[in-house]
Amino acid sequence: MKMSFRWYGKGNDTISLAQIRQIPGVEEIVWALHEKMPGEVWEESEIRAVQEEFAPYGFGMSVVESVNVHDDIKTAGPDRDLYIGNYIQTIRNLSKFGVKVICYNFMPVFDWTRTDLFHPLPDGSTALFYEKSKIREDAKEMADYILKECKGFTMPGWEPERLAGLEELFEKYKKVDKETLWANLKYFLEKLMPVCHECGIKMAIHPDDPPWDIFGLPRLLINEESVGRFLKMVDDPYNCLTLCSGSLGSNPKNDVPAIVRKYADRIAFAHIRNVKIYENGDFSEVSHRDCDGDVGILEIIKAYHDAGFDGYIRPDHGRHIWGEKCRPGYGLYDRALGIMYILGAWDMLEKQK
Ligand code: CS2
Ligand code: MN
Repeated sequence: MKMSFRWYGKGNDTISLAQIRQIPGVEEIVWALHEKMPGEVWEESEIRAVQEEFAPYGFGMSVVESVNVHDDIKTAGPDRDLYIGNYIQTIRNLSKFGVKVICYNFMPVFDWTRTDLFHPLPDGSTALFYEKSKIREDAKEMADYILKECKGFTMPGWEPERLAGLEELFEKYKKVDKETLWANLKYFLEKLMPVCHECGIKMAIHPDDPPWDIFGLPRLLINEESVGRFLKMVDDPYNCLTLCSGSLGSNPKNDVPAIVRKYADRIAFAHIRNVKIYENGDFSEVSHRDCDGDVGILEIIKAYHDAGFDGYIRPDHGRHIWGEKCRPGYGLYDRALGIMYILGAWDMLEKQK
Protein backbone atom coordinates (compact mmCIF):
# COMPACT_ATOMS: atom_id res chain seq x y z
CA MET A 1 0.00 0.00 0.00
CA LYS A 2 1.33 3.41 -0.94
CA MET A 3 0.18 6.33 1.22
CA SER A 4 -0.79 9.57 -0.49
CA PHE A 5 -2.25 12.98 0.31
CA ARG A 6 -4.48 15.14 -1.85
CA TRP A 7 -3.15 18.61 -2.54
CA TYR A 8 -4.83 21.29 -4.65
CA GLY A 9 -1.72 23.21 -5.65
CA LYS A 10 0.00 26.44 -4.73
CA GLY A 11 -2.39 29.33 -4.33
CA ASN A 12 -5.34 26.97 -4.38
CA ASP A 13 -4.65 25.23 -1.05
CA THR A 14 -3.87 26.48 2.44
CA ILE A 15 -1.38 23.65 2.99
CA SER A 16 2.22 23.53 1.80
CA LEU A 17 4.24 20.63 0.44
CA ALA A 18 6.74 21.23 3.25
CA GLN A 19 3.97 20.55 5.78
CA ILE A 20 2.86 17.39 4.00
CA ARG A 21 6.47 16.21 3.99
CA GLN A 22 6.31 16.00 7.79
CA ILE A 23 3.37 13.59 7.88
CA PRO A 24 4.89 10.13 8.36
CA GLY A 25 4.58 7.72 5.47
CA VAL A 26 3.36 9.98 2.64
CA GLU A 27 5.00 8.93 -0.64
CA GLU A 28 2.72 10.48 -3.22
CA ILE A 29 0.82 13.70 -3.83
CA VAL A 30 -2.61 13.21 -5.36
CA TRP A 31 -2.84 16.17 -7.72
CA ALA A 32 -4.63 17.76 -10.63
CA LEU A 33 -4.42 20.79 -12.88
CA HIS A 34 -7.39 22.41 -11.16
CA GLU A 35 -7.55 25.38 -13.48
CA LYS A 36 -8.37 23.10 -16.40
CA MET A 37 -11.97 22.83 -17.49
CA PRO A 38 -13.36 19.40 -18.34
CA GLY A 39 -12.51 18.55 -21.92
CA GLU A 40 -9.25 20.48 -22.16
CA VAL A 41 -5.98 18.72 -22.97
CA TRP A 42 -3.40 18.74 -20.18
CA GLU A 43 -0.21 19.85 -21.87
CA GLU A 44 3.19 18.29 -21.22
CA SER A 45 4.70 21.60 -20.17
CA GLU A 46 2.01 22.04 -17.52
CA ILE A 47 2.52 18.53 -16.18
CA ARG A 48 6.29 19.02 -16.14
CA ALA A 49 5.88 22.09 -13.97
CA VAL A 50 4.09 19.94 -11.35
CA GLN A 51 6.82 17.33 -11.52
CA GLU A 52 9.43 20.01 -10.89
CA GLU A 53 7.46 21.34 -7.96
CA PHE A 54 7.26 17.92 -6.26
CA ALA A 55 10.82 16.78 -6.97
CA PRO A 56 12.59 18.64 -4.11
CA TYR A 57 10.30 16.93 -1.63
CA GLY A 58 10.73 13.46 -3.09
CA PHE A 59 7.02 13.06 -3.75
CA GLY A 60 5.70 10.88 -6.56
CA MET A 61 2.90 12.06 -8.83
CA SER A 62 1.42 8.67 -9.73
CA VAL A 63 -2.22 9.52 -8.99
CA VAL A 64 -4.30 12.25 -10.57
CA GLU A 65 -7.62 13.18 -9.00
CA SER A 66 -9.40 14.03 -11.20
CA VAL A 67 -9.26 14.40 -14.94
CA ASN A 68 -12.88 15.49 -15.15
CA VAL A 69 -15.13 14.14 -17.87
CA HIS A 70 -16.89 16.64 -20.15
CA ASP A 71 -20.69 16.67 -20.02
CA ASP A 72 -20.83 15.89 -23.75
CA ILE A 73 -19.24 12.52 -22.97
CA LYS A 74 -21.71 11.84 -20.17
CA THR A 75 -24.70 12.88 -22.27
CA ALA A 76 -23.49 11.62 -25.68
CA GLY A 77 -23.56 15.22 -26.89
CA PRO A 78 -22.43 16.34 -30.35
CA ASP A 79 -18.77 16.76 -29.39
CA ARG A 80 -18.28 13.61 -27.38
CA ASP A 81 -15.71 12.06 -29.73
CA LEU A 82 -13.74 15.28 -29.79
CA TYR A 83 -13.61 15.34 -25.98
CA ILE A 84 -12.76 11.64 -25.78
CA GLY A 85 -9.90 12.39 -28.16
CA ASN A 86 -8.71 15.16 -25.84
CA TYR A 87 -8.98 12.83 -22.84
CA ILE A 88 -6.85 10.27 -24.66
CA GLN A 89 -4.24 12.91 -25.43
CA THR A 90 -4.19 13.84 -21.74
CA ILE A 91 -3.65 10.17 -20.81
CA ARG A 92 -0.73 9.98 -23.23
CA ASN A 93 0.80 13.16 -21.86
CA LEU A 94 0.38 12.05 -18.24
CA SER A 95 2.01 8.68 -18.94
CA LYS A 96 5.26 10.44 -19.81
CA PHE A 97 5.55 11.63 -16.22
CA GLY A 98 4.96 8.36 -14.39
CA VAL A 99 1.23 8.72 -13.76
CA LYS A 100 -0.29 5.29 -13.06
CA VAL A 101 -3.85 6.01 -11.94
CA ILE A 102 -6.48 8.50 -13.07
CA CYS A 103 -9.38 9.01 -10.68
CA TYR A 104 -12.56 10.41 -12.23
CA ASN A 105 -16.30 10.26 -11.71
CA PHE A 106 -19.32 9.94 -13.94
CA MET A 107 -21.79 11.91 -11.83
CA PRO A 108 -24.23 14.06 -13.79
CA VAL A 109 -23.87 17.83 -13.31
CA PHE A 110 -22.51 17.85 -9.74
CA ASP A 111 -19.63 16.12 -8.00
CA TRP A 112 -20.22 15.32 -4.29
CA THR A 113 -23.10 17.13 -2.59
CA ARG A 114 -23.46 18.25 1.03
CA THR A 115 -25.96 20.61 2.65
CA ASP A 116 -23.52 22.02 5.18
CA LEU A 117 -19.79 22.35 4.65
CA PHE A 118 -18.93 23.43 8.19
CA HIS A 119 -21.39 21.63 10.45
CA PRO A 120 -20.52 21.87 14.16
CA LEU A 121 -19.72 18.57 15.87
CA PRO A 122 -20.04 17.98 19.62
CA ASP A 123 -16.25 18.14 20.07
CA GLY A 124 -16.13 21.73 18.80
CA SER A 125 -14.81 20.90 15.34
CA THR A 126 -16.79 21.17 12.11
CA ALA A 127 -17.33 18.73 9.27
CA LEU A 128 -19.23 18.16 6.04
CA PHE A 129 -22.84 17.23 6.68
CA TYR A 130 -25.75 15.96 4.61
CA GLU A 131 -29.25 16.71 5.80
CA LYS A 132 -31.84 15.01 3.65
CA SER A 133 -34.60 17.51 4.29
CA LYS A 134 -32.29 20.34 3.35
CA ILE A 135 -31.41 19.03 -0.06
CA ARG A 136 -32.68 22.03 -1.79
CA GLU A 137 -35.38 21.23 -4.28
CA ASP A 138 -33.79 23.87 -6.32
CA ALA A 139 -30.36 22.82 -7.52
CA LYS A 140 -29.54 26.43 -8.33
CA GLU A 141 -29.95 27.43 -4.69
CA MET A 142 -27.66 24.56 -3.71
CA ALA A 143 -25.04 25.65 -6.23
CA ASP A 144 -25.20 29.25 -4.96
CA TYR A 145 -24.64 28.05 -1.40
CA ILE A 146 -21.59 25.97 -2.34
CA LEU A 147 -20.11 28.79 -4.38
CA LYS A 148 -20.61 31.28 -1.58
CA GLU A 149 -18.87 29.02 0.96
CA CYS A 150 -15.98 28.28 -1.33
CA LYS A 151 -15.01 31.74 -2.44
CA GLY A 152 -11.39 31.91 -3.46
CA PHE A 153 -11.01 28.18 -4.10
CA THR A 154 -11.84 26.16 -7.15
CA MET A 155 -14.10 23.33 -6.06
CA PRO A 156 -13.80 20.46 -8.51
CA GLY A 157 -17.20 19.66 -9.97
CA TRP A 158 -18.58 23.00 -8.79
CA GLU A 159 -16.72 25.30 -11.15
CA PRO A 160 -18.52 28.66 -11.39
CA GLU A 161 -18.08 28.58 -15.19
CA ARG A 162 -20.07 25.34 -15.40
CA LEU A 163 -22.63 26.28 -12.79
CA ALA A 164 -23.34 29.54 -14.59
CA GLY A 165 -24.97 27.42 -17.28
CA LEU A 166 -26.85 25.22 -14.85
CA GLU A 167 -30.19 25.36 -16.63
CA GLU A 168 -28.68 24.37 -19.93
CA LEU A 169 -26.78 21.58 -18.21
CA PHE A 170 -29.95 20.20 -16.68
CA GLU A 171 -31.57 20.45 -20.11
CA LYS A 172 -28.76 18.33 -21.60
CA TYR A 173 -29.33 15.63 -19.00
CA LYS A 174 -33.09 15.51 -19.55
CA LYS A 175 -32.77 12.82 -22.17
CA VAL A 176 -30.25 10.85 -20.13
CA ASP A 177 -31.82 8.17 -17.98
CA LYS A 178 -29.85 5.66 -15.98
CA GLU A 179 -29.45 3.11 -18.79
CA THR A 180 -28.33 5.78 -21.22
CA LEU A 181 -25.75 6.98 -18.72
CA TRP A 182 -24.45 3.40 -18.34
CA ALA A 183 -24.19 3.12 -22.12
CA ASN A 184 -22.32 6.44 -22.36
CA LEU A 185 -19.88 5.32 -19.68
CA LYS A 186 -19.24 2.07 -21.54
CA TYR A 187 -18.65 3.91 -24.81
CA PHE A 188 -16.12 6.22 -23.12
CA LEU A 189 -14.20 3.44 -21.38
CA GLU A 190 -14.04 1.18 -24.41
CA LYS A 191 -12.38 3.96 -26.38
CA LEU A 192 -9.89 4.53 -23.56
CA MET A 193 -8.85 0.98 -22.70
CA PRO A 194 -6.38 0.35 -25.57
CA VAL A 195 -4.59 3.60 -24.74
CA CYS A 196 -4.56 2.75 -21.03
CA HIS A 197 -2.84 -0.56 -21.82
CA GLU A 198 -0.32 1.15 -24.00
CA CYS A 199 0.39 3.83 -21.38
CA GLY A 200 0.17 1.66 -18.26
CA ILE A 201 -2.49 3.91 -16.73
CA LYS A 202 -5.51 2.61 -14.82
CA MET A 203 -8.81 4.46 -14.98
CA ALA A 204 -10.30 4.41 -11.46
CA ILE A 205 -13.89 5.59 -11.18
CA HIS A 206 -15.02 7.28 -7.97
CA PRO A 207 -18.45 6.14 -6.71
CA ASP A 208 -21.31 8.60 -6.59
CA ASP A 209 -21.61 10.73 -3.49
CA PRO A 210 -24.16 10.48 -1.95
CA PRO A 211 -24.96 7.04 -3.37
CA TRP A 212 -28.50 7.80 -4.50
CA ASP A 213 -30.24 9.95 -7.12
CA ILE A 214 -30.46 13.67 -6.34
CA PHE A 215 -32.28 16.51 -8.09
CA GLY A 216 -33.82 13.88 -10.35
CA LEU A 217 -30.40 13.07 -11.81
CA PRO A 218 -29.45 9.40 -12.15
CA ARG A 219 -26.44 8.07 -10.31
CA LEU A 220 -24.70 4.85 -11.24
CA LEU A 221 -22.09 3.63 -8.76
CA ILE A 222 -24.04 3.35 -5.57
CA ASN A 223 -23.76 -0.18 -4.18
CA GLU A 224 -22.16 -3.61 -4.52
CA GLU A 225 -24.39 -4.63 -7.39
CA SER A 226 -23.65 -1.56 -9.51
CA VAL A 227 -19.93 -1.82 -8.80
CA GLY A 228 -20.09 -5.44 -10.01
CA ARG A 229 -22.01 -4.37 -13.11
CA PHE A 230 -19.47 -1.67 -13.86
CA LEU A 231 -16.47 -4.01 -13.64
CA LYS A 232 -18.13 -6.63 -15.81
CA MET A 233 -19.37 -4.12 -18.35
CA VAL A 234 -15.76 -3.32 -19.28
CA ASP A 235 -13.94 -6.33 -17.95
CA ASP A 236 -10.41 -5.08 -18.23
CA PRO A 237 -7.66 -4.88 -15.59
CA TYR A 238 -7.22 -1.21 -16.50
CA ASN A 239 -10.86 -0.47 -15.77
CA CYS A 240 -10.68 -0.01 -12.02
CA LEU A 241 -12.22 1.58 -8.96
CA THR A 242 -11.41 4.39 -6.61
CA LEU A 243 -13.09 2.70 -3.68
CA CYS A 244 -14.33 5.53 -1.49
CA SER A 245 -15.44 4.14 1.86
CA GLY A 246 -17.26 7.34 2.78
CA SER A 247 -19.25 7.64 -0.44
CA LEU A 248 -20.54 4.08 -0.47
CA GLY A 249 -20.64 3.96 3.32
CA SER A 250 -23.18 6.75 3.68
CA ASN A 251 -25.85 4.24 2.76
CA PRO A 252 -26.03 1.89 5.76
CA LYS A 253 -27.10 -0.96 3.48
CA ASN A 254 -23.66 -0.96 1.87
CA ASP A 255 -21.22 -3.35 3.55
CA VAL A 256 -18.02 -1.57 2.52
CA PRO A 257 -15.53 -4.13 3.97
CA ALA A 258 -17.34 -6.86 1.98
CA ILE A 259 -17.14 -4.76 -1.21
CA VAL A 260 -13.40 -4.25 -0.66
CA ARG A 261 -12.88 -8.00 -0.17
CA LYS A 262 -14.89 -8.87 -3.25
CA TYR A 263 -13.27 -6.44 -5.68
CA ALA A 264 -9.82 -5.85 -4.18
CA ASP A 265 -8.01 -6.84 -7.37
CA ARG A 266 -9.77 -4.04 -9.28
CA ILE A 267 -9.22 -1.29 -6.71
CA ALA A 268 -6.43 0.99 -7.89
CA PHE A 269 -6.98 3.73 -5.37
CA ALA A 270 -8.49 3.60 -1.88
CA HIS A 271 -10.19 6.54 -0.17
CA ILE A 272 -10.52 6.03 3.56
CA ARG A 273 -13.25 8.10 5.18
CA ASN A 274 -15.58 7.54 8.10
CA VAL A 275 -19.21 8.62 8.26
CA LYS A 276 -21.77 8.68 11.04
CA ILE A 277 -25.28 7.90 9.85
CA TYR A 278 -28.39 9.07 11.69
CA GLU A 279 -31.68 7.19 11.82
CA ASN A 280 -33.39 9.54 9.40
CA GLY A 281 -30.67 9.05 6.81
CA ASP A 282 -28.75 12.27 7.47
CA PHE A 283 -25.03 11.76 7.79
CA SER A 284 -21.99 13.55 9.11
CA GLU A 285 -18.36 13.09 8.30
CA VAL A 286 -16.33 12.23 11.40
CA SER A 287 -12.78 11.34 12.41
CA HIS A 288 -11.13 8.26 10.93
CA ARG A 289 -11.39 6.41 14.24
CA ASP A 290 -13.51 3.30 13.77
CA CYS A 291 -15.85 3.88 16.71
CA ASP A 292 -16.64 7.47 15.69
CA GLY A 293 -18.60 6.36 12.64
CA ASP A 294 -20.45 3.52 10.96
CA VAL A 295 -18.51 2.41 7.90
CA GLY A 296 -16.19 -0.09 9.64
CA ILE A 297 -12.83 1.56 9.12
CA LEU A 298 -10.81 -1.16 10.85
CA GLU A 299 -12.52 -3.95 8.92
CA ILE A 300 -11.88 -2.02 5.71
CA ILE A 301 -8.18 -1.64 6.51
CA LYS A 302 -8.03 -5.33 7.37
CA ALA A 303 -9.76 -6.22 4.11
CA TYR A 304 -7.10 -4.32 2.16
CA HIS A 305 -4.36 -5.91 4.18
CA ASP A 306 -5.71 -9.44 3.75
CA ALA A 307 -5.91 -8.83 0.00
CA GLY A 308 -2.23 -7.78 -0.08
CA PHE A 309 -3.34 -4.41 -1.48
CA ASP A 310 -0.42 -2.63 -3.10
CA GLY A 311 -2.31 0.26 -4.72
CA TYR A 312 -2.54 3.88 -3.64
CA ILE A 313 -4.43 4.96 -0.58
CA ARG A 314 -5.33 8.30 0.99
CA PRO A 315 -7.31 9.66 3.86
CA ASP A 316 -10.40 11.26 2.33
CA HIS A 317 -12.14 14.23 3.91
CA GLY A 318 -11.35 15.17 7.49
CA ARG A 319 -12.95 17.44 10.05
CA HIS A 320 -11.81 21.03 10.46
CA ILE A 321 -10.02 21.05 13.80
CA TRP A 322 -7.83 23.27 15.98
CA GLY A 323 -9.22 26.37 14.31
CA GLU A 324 -7.80 25.50 10.94
CA LYS A 325 -9.16 27.59 8.06
CA CYS A 326 -9.07 25.40 5.02
CA ARG A 327 -10.94 23.96 2.09
CA PRO A 328 -14.02 22.07 3.19
CA GLY A 329 -12.94 18.52 4.09
CA TYR A 330 -9.34 19.10 3.09
CA GLY A 331 -7.49 20.47 6.08
CA LEU A 332 -4.04 19.37 7.16
CA TYR A 333 -4.58 18.29 10.75
CA ASP A 334 -7.43 15.81 10.69
CA ARG A 335 -6.24 14.16 7.53
CA ALA A 336 -2.78 13.80 9.09
CA LEU A 337 -4.41 12.17 12.11
CA GLY A 338 -6.27 9.91 9.69
CA ILE A 339 -3.00 8.83 8.11
CA MET A 340 -1.54 7.98 11.51
CA TYR A 341 -4.62 5.91 12.31
CA ILE A 342 -4.50 4.02 9.02
CA LEU A 343 -0.74 3.43 9.30
CA GLY A 344 -1.10 2.40 12.94
CA ALA A 345 -3.61 -0.29 12.05
CA TRP A 346 -1.63 -1.35 8.98
CA ASP A 347 1.71 -1.61 10.79
CA MET A 348 0.12 -3.73 13.50
CA LEU A 349 -1.34 -6.08 10.89
CA GLU A 350 2.07 -6.32 9.27
CA LYS A 351 3.66 -7.24 12.60
CA GLN A 352 1.15 -9.97 13.15
CA LYS A 353 1.74 -11.57 9.75
C1 CS2 B 1 -13.72 13.46 -3.55
C2 CS2 B 1 -14.49 13.56 -4.84
O1 CS2 B 1 -13.72 15.32 -2.26
C3 CS2 B 1 -14.32 14.31 -2.56
O2 CS2 B 1 -15.38 13.92 -2.11
O3 CS2 B 1 -13.68 12.19 -3.04
O4 CS2 B 1 -14.80 14.89 -5.09
C4 CS2 B 1 -13.64 13.00 -5.91
O5 CS2 B 1 -12.46 13.72 -5.99
C5 CS2 B 1 -14.26 13.04 -7.26
O6 CS2 B 1 -15.58 12.61 -7.25
C6 CS2 B 1 -13.47 12.18 -8.21
O7 CS2 B 1 -13.68 12.59 -9.47
MN1 MN C 1 -13.71 9.97 -1.97
